[in-house]
Amino acid sequence: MPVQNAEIASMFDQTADLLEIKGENPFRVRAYRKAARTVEGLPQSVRSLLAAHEDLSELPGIGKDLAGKIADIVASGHFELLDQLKKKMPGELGEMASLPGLGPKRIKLLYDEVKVRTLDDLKRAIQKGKLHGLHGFGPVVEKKLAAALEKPVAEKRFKLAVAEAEAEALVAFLRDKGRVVVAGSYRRRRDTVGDLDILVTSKHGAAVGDKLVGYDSVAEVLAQGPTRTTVVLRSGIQVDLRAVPDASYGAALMYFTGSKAHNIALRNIANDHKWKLNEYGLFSGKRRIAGATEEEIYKKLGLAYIPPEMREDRGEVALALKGELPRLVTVDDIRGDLHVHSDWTDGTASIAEMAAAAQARGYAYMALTDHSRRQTMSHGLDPAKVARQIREVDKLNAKLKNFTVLKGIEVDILKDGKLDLPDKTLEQLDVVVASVHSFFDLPPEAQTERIIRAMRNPYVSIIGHPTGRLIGEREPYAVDMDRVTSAARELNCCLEINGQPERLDLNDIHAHMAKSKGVKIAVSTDAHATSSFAYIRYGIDQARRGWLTADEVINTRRLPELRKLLKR
Ligand code: DGT
Ligand code: CA
Ligand code: CA
Ligand code: ZN
Repeated sequence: MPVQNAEIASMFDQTADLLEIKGENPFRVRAYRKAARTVEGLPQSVRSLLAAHEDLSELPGIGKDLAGKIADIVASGHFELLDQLKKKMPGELGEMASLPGLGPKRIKLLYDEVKVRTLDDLKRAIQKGKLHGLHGFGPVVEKKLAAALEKPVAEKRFKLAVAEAEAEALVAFLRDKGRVVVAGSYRRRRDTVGDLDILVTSKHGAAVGDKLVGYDSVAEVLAQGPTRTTVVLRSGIQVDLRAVPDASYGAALMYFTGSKAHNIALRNIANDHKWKLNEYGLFSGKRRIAGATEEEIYKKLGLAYIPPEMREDRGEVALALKGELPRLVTVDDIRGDLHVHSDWTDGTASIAEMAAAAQARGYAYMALTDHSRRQTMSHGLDPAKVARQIREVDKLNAKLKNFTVLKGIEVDILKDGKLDLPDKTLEQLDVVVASVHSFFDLPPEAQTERIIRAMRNPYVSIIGHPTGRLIGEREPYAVDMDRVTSAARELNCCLEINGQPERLDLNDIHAHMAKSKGVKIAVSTDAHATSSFAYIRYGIDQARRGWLTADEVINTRRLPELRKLLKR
């Protein structure tokens, strides 16, 4: 039974919600949430890792116990603990957790005192005034809840890495039916994906649809027709499959890749020529003048080929008309990683193991940037430990050939913008990544000043995950990125695009803002395990969506040049 990573993650999230509602030990709750993030972000399916006899307990946040549970889930398709919890606490308690003002504590209260188990129960309870007098439920909370219950459920979006695991498995499954490609926001590499739009070149659309409907992970079939089939997978993600003939493959790919706004801009150009552009091709009257490939359509329209990541109608069409599109950075341009953790703090591998994995990717360098002392949970380094680590790195570098471990730190930015380590420690390092890991709720002015103040420290090379967002979990902190990017330019400090699947921070818009001001960017993985170097791909996706060229990304440079750029 093919259990996808996203399903396992969703099982762990539900378990965490229910355990929390039950009032279980918060450490246990957190462990399940952490494991969910790890599983969801893996560059490979858990199933294939198990098949290759990989030790899952070496992954961040997954101990022996959880590794065993994951293996059980893959074998049985069920998570026993979750099944038990659901039996004990039936209803929609998990769904209720997404309502405003309703945390596990209040849900437990509703459950115990008012017997609320479903969203409908809750609606009725509010109508009948049963929440009056319940501890913590004032009229304001009640009003908010009533309003939220009236609203249609917000469209759920999936992190790109989660969608990718589903998409890749599905493409492999459908491959024998024709040429298969995933279009839509997925192909544009948006940080989140609403649904998967899959095209298959085939004259037998019905047969392709039949095959999809027979896929193991299908939970529900929404529509099935001769050229289009729509299903929902067990992870909740919707799949729109379309069968298209070869002659209009390019036109269909272009149309369903979108974005809608980009399509409209192209259609307007076609109209100027008195042509018609749709998902079947580019037509002059009834005659198809292009359609088999995207390239020939762009060419006929007088445009340079526009990479999918740029197709957002943010000025790319005008540039393509002039033949002035930027040459976007690729994964192959990357020569090293500038944000890497080891088992000295919360990483899972030794410095030497991380270095070996980076070198195996073809890199020439990596910056070792473990946490600073304020991160007590992660065993952050104090000045004495930094000094010891420096000696260890010197020893390792003496042994390594064609590879350099740069000495570094990910230093916490304190509440007032000072750093968590003294300058005399920082001055001994090659790379200082400065990050906010606390006081996420400061007002905008204070948060912005705090980060700019950190950049004023001349030893800081890069601001790590500059907005602090965790996709779907934590909003970016209130920070004025216009001011931060301007200050970065003025102070000659780099900003990071962090490739962790739940971060992707800077996002595309902010990366483009930084680029347009001349700020240099580091695309890094924040790897806590050897397998996480693969996250570079997601960082590069967002860099490309921000129109970055190799020249604007500092870790495309050879080491001597990089060292010059890092000096301030
Ligand atoms: P998503 O799924 O919300 O992450 O975003 P997309 O961009 O994948 O949007 P989706 O799945 O609704 O549609 C896929 C593509 O199909 C979209 O990017 C452009 C094209 N498309 C959909 N509806 C229209 C439309 O009304 N007009 C035009 N020109 N194109 C459309
Ligand atoms: Ca889509
Ligand atoms: Ca769609
Ligand atoms: Zn960090």
